[in-house]
Amino acid sequence: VEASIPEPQRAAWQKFSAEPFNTKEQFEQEAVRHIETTLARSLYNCDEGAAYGGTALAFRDRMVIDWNRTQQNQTFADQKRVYYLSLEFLMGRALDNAMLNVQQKDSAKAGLADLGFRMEDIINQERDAALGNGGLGRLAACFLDSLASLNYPAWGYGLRYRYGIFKQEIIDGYQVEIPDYWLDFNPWEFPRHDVTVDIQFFGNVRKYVDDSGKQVSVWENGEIVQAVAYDVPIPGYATPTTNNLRLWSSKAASGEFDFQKFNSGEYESSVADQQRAETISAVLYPNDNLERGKELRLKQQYFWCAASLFDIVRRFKKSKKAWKEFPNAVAIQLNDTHPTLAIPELQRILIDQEGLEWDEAWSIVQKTFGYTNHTVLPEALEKWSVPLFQHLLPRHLQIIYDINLHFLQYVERNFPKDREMLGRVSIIEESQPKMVRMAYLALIGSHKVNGVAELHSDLIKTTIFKDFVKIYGPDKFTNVTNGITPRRWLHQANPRLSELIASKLGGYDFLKDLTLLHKLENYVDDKAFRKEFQEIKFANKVRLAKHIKDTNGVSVNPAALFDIQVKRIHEYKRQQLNIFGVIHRYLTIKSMSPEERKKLAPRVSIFGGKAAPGYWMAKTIIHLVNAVGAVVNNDKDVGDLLKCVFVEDYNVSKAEIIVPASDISEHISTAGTEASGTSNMKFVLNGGLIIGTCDGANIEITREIGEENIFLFGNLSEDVEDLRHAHFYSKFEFDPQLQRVFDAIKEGRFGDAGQFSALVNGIVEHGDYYLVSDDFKSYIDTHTLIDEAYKDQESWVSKCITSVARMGFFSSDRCIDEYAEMIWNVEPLSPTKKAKGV
Ligand code: CGF
Repeated sequence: VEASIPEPQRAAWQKFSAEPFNTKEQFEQEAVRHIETTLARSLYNCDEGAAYGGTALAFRDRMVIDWNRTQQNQTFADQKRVYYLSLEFLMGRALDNAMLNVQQKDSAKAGLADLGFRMEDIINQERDAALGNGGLGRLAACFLDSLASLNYPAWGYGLRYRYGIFKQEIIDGYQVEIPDYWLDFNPWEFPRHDVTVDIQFFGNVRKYVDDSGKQVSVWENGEIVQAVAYDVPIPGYATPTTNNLRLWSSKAASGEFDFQKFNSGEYESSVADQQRAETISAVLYPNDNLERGKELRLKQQYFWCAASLFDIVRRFKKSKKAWKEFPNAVAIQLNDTHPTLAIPELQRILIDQEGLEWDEAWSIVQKTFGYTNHTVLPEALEKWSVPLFQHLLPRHLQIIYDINLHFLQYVERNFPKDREMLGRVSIIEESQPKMVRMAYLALIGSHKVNGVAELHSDLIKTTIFKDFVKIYGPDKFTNVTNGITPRRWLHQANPRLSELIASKLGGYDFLKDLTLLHKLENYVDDKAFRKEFQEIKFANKVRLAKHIKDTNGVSVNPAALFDIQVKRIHEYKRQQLNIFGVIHRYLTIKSMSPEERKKLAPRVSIFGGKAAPGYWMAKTIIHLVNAVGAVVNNDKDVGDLLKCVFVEDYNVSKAEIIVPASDISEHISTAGTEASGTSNMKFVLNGGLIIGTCDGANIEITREIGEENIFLFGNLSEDVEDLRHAHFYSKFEFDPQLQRVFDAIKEGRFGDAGQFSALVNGIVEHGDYYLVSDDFKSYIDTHTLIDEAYKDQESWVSKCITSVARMGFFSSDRCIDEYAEMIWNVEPLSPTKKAKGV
């Protein structure tokens, strides 16, 4: 490439080629230029929105320089790349992250001050990029940060939803969903109108035998929708490496509306095709751990998989390498089963378009893909009806049948005595209608399958994938315990704590190697350190208290113990156990004498999280929390001893305020149901302790920080099945304290009891699937221990500091290195200051 550009042109280019700014003055110059020209504002009408715009564009330009160089560097190096396919990327805000990762926040802060603005106000102007539901999408965002920070050549592929996860409003205690149209000003994306892919749906398959006698399948007719690429730069921390997140947006293939119809006055139908095409990338499905089998969702999945694969294959073909080299150039990770269609799609490209033989193609496919499972909950395991598949993707269904045939023949040969196994492991479930089991297809088409925490990775091998362990052997399965990026979840969310740690550890290297935190153990008894650690926690609680006052109108005492549960609302996560615990506490306070009350430790119970719009029981839980809050927060007998608040519209930027302010956070899922959890890691890293069940990553957190620093309670996963069985077949007495809680609800102390009857009856009459009654006593007893422990602030702070020091394992950098070594077989690529040729 270098040689192909004549020297004079290269010299001219190099002379004017942009350089990233590194000073306050340079930042100001860039920001003002953007405010005045790109945004057409002036000194006299530059409000905070415009100042945000100018700042964001200045940083965007700065990142683009490194982004271009990174992309060129990766192309020239021609190393194996990772492609992370995720239907969700819960990125949150970009500006603060960009400023910190390129290490220019101080320049910007000083520059903004010169221009008359406060950094915090400018940061708060940005809307969250909320293209995800919860843990799975946020994990993908943490992984992108780590991939770039560790200099891996990697791309993310996702969908550019016009509407991200809905905005939640609480009206009269009920969740109300408001559309999140987030794109009116998004400086972080680059539309690539020249990067488009035509995606086919419906139609039919024509088969014929060609001149050489080979069976050929042609997928023809149907409908074409166009995918347009939008690229988002992902800056690594303290490195020039800036990776790419490519999000696909849908539009009508012709790009225009029907002029004939338009001219004859049929305005509405003239734009109908266009609108139908745009619907594909219009909304994110708002379900977490729940799949509902809607046609539009399958369309989204294929649209995104087909566009991404076309792009990946196009890039590979430019290298002119032989097909067998494909898995040495490309590793594709499937974030859950949502991108599973990429498997039959690659097989289709290889056999139908590139003319490879089935076996050769299939071996390439299997070597290319890895699949991450995130749940064992049956309602979350994706299945698609065969008739729907046949209608929408007729050729893919044939390929899936062929994959299944080859697979079942293999199983039959190897397990001739176990005839029943064939039905159990078949990709096609023989139900009415027949269903395609996506998890099985993902597993069969990948060379490695991983769970997201040790317990979960063990459970998938003994439950949903038990037969497959026999078929493929245990080596196909592995574990990569989830992690979080310390850049966002410590440095950005808790700058004072990050600074305190840096002051003791001699700099910010711990943000690149989180295991360095272990050195903090030397400061557990250091008086000055402890004092500052406590002051920081208190300041963070004051900040959250202000947010609660501003949004809920409730005054909470920052000296009280802040007890927080923020995550999606789901019965398995058991917010109902928490709110029953709050009611229990309330009733206990009410039954006490004023003298007894004086001995109590004040508490603030804080809830937050969205319920899927169609998940009625989850919405009932939100309603109960708000109903309890309305009573408790206004009861003069209770005063500061107990407050109960529901923080509206929990999202990434709220999490950045909430997480650093916690004393205790709740991770209390029924054992065996939460695959990992990642907020548990965020809370401990920010100096809060946790109450949790022996579930998901809580187990590994306990192992790392020590049993004495965590409040574990409840039944173990191995006992869950027997307990569920016992609910139906033996009479069991409710704990009297839980009965008292139910009685209070039934008496109408929190409003009309009828509204909450399903919640109570689910436990009392319908088998208590999530074992609330079994764990209630141990839960409230553990909270009593927490009250006592919190009174001894000296020992509490020791526990918090020790825990922070031992959290090094939970960096998403560690996860990415594990994926790279065990699953992808890729190496980091050292960044160059300047790409060749320019
Ligand atoms: O993925 C989850 C989360 N709800 O998004 N799953 N899904 N699907 C799990 O339930 C969490 O336990 C897990 O931490 C997360 C990321 O792996």
